[in-house]
Amino acid sequence: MSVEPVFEAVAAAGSEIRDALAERRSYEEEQNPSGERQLAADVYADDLLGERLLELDSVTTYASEERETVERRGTAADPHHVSCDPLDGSSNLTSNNAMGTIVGVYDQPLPAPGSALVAACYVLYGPVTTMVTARDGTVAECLVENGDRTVLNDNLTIPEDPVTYGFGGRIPDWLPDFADYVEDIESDRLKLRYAGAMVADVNQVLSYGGIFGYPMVQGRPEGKLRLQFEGLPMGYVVETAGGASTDGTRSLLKRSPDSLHERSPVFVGNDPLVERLEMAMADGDA
Ligand code: FDP
Repeated sequence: MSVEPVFEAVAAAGSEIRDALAERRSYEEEQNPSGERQLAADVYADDLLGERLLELDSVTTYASEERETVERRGTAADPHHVSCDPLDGSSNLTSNNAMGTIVGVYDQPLPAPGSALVAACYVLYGPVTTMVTARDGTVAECLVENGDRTVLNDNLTIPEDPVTYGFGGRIPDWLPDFADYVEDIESDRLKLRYAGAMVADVNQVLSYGGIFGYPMVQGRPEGKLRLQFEGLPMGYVVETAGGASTDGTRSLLKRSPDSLHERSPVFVGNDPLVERLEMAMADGDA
């Protein structure tokens, strides 16, 4: 079954989400299933994407970071099961910085393993709205205007020579071997860039080469990012673009979440940097 209808629906919804942001910057009373405060924009983006994706013939289930359980509708032969982070990095709405939408398309009911991904995409709400899609071994980047996509690059690959790095978590909370690893790659003359929104940080890595991650930290070995909604789809995009992903020990795509909202350390970037990270973790306590 083609994933094109999913990409089309995400591009159309992405334009509407972008237009709706200005008036939805206030916090709601509710929290999401991970205990984080929701902005009006989080709720709007989730409602819109859920509605648009579930009305497609190919999509029978929708799960999102903003909902406790999986939403089901209709039946289809070989259906698609869609995971969504409707507004990734939404705390950047307060400071007017970049945000995104992340979508994973699976051929198994959610929670589903990385091996069940058949496609993934993200929309970046930056100075312009762009969308990056990964399927059948190819990554493409488009400009999105009024829901229409114009191809910017039909074969996006991660640049071979890395330039940037960026990691989440407070530095004093990093585990010693992880801190040593960061010091080690800094000596390779990489530049620190951290946007505070995974979509923006990953797009930076795909634009310049480098590594982005949210590590395990003191008192929170599972890190912050959600495996189903963020780690697996973004791992799929970066690996399809010729890069690598890891949870610190193995490719994210080898992981299988036990529950929808499970968190995991997440790293994506150039293969040699990811390999060095796994070696540093294997050597010590990180
Ligand atoms: P946010 O909480 O603003 O939604 O998904 C969580 C996320 O953003 C990621 O997009 C981002 O990479 C990370 O958290 C940022 O966390 P810090 O604020 O701890 O840096």
